[in-house]
Amino acid sequence: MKTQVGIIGGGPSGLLLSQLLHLRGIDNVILERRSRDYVLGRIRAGVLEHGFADLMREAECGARMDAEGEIHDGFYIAHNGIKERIDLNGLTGGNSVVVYGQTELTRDLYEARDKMGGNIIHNAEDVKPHDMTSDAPYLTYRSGGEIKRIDCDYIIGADGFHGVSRKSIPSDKIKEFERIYPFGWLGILSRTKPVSPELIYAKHERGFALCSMRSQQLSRYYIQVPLDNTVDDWSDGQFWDELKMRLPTEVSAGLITGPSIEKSIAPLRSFVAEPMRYGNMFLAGDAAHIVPPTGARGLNSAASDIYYLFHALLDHYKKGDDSGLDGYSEKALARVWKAQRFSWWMTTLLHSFPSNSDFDNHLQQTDLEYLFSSKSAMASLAENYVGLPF
Ligand code: RFL
Ligand code: PHB
Repeated sequence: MKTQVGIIGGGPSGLLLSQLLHLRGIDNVILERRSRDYVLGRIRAGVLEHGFADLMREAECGARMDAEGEIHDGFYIAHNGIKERIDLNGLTGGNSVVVYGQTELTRDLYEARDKMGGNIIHNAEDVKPHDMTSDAPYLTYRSGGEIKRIDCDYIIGADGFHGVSRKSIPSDKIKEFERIYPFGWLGILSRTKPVSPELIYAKHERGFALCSMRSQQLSRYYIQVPLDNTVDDWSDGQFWDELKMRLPTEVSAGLITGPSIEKSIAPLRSFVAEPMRYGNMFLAGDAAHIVPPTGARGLNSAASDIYYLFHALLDHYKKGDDSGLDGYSEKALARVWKAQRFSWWMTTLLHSFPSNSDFDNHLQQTDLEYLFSSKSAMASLAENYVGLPF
């Protein structure tokens, strides 16, 4: 098989790029290791910045997001028994975020790809990129015991943190930066009314907690847990009890609990791989960078990579101009590092760090007091949360 752009990974990054390219007449194929049901079973992001929402509309995939997604003009930070609001709208001159689940967004992208006859090969085993530094790179994969080959002009590594693309780059051609946090997030989804119409990020000495949602009938809650915990360590009852202890009483009094319909633990990690290009292979999204979810930046950073890559590929195919492709890594990384800084800062501000000294804890408390005493500090938080310009 031959195509112009061979994409590894059918998560949101790969699907969005595939759809945008196809709409502009650029042929592409996605190789996805898992089944569609498996990809759609992942419960991940919930908060989209408006730049991402615009990109979904440009991809002609925004109708359900616009109808069912909720615009949020602010969120709360709870601490010391109270909750204080970050007025995203007022502090950013009118910006907001959209609460719409990654699962739904991925479903919309799959539907759009199907409608256009997009080529997505699921259950592609042992995907490998080859000859990335040549003018004729190609992909191989195994399907039904047969090895198949796809020749392409460019390979896009959109296969997430554990994918094969980044790992195929020789170690002396890529530099990795990493911070691993000494805790994870235990998340549950429950068919209950959210405790608050806006998200609540809670700092508590027992650990961080987050009250989020997917809709007015579907709640998503998280608590910080030690790294060695597993989902089996937490019954639903234990989860709800712990969550209540970490929220101000006025909030926990209104918490509606119910059986969990999904429960999972995610470790927290900051990670960047530089550069995001090796020859004619380009990395995008979680394949190149990971943030702790505290600032809701992961999927949004993936979207900005796709925006840059889409325009760079358009310039190449429509104008013969390669400056976008040549500048992709540098441009994407500049924004990625800002998302890294913000995510690290939000994580440091709101979590309990077992190794913190009294001095560290004092600084953390002062950081929070300063935040709510300074309109500029709150505006800086808000500007980053709604998303820096692409
Ligand atoms: P994905 O979603 O990991 O998709 C990669 C796809 O590649 C496939 N794959 C392969 N295919 C072929 N061959 C191989 N060798 C392959 N290896 C892997 C995988 O099966 C998969 O389908 O990466 P992508 O597309 O870059 O998207 C990134 C986002 O998924 C991620 O950044 C966000 O979910 C992060 N995130 C959040 N981001 C936000 O912007 N806002 C949020 O509110 C938010 N909340 C979260 C989050 C991530 C979380 N977890 C579980 C890590 C909350 C959580 C709990
Ligand atoms: C979510 O709803 O899953 C979510 C929301 C905000 C975050 C992280 C996760 O910062």
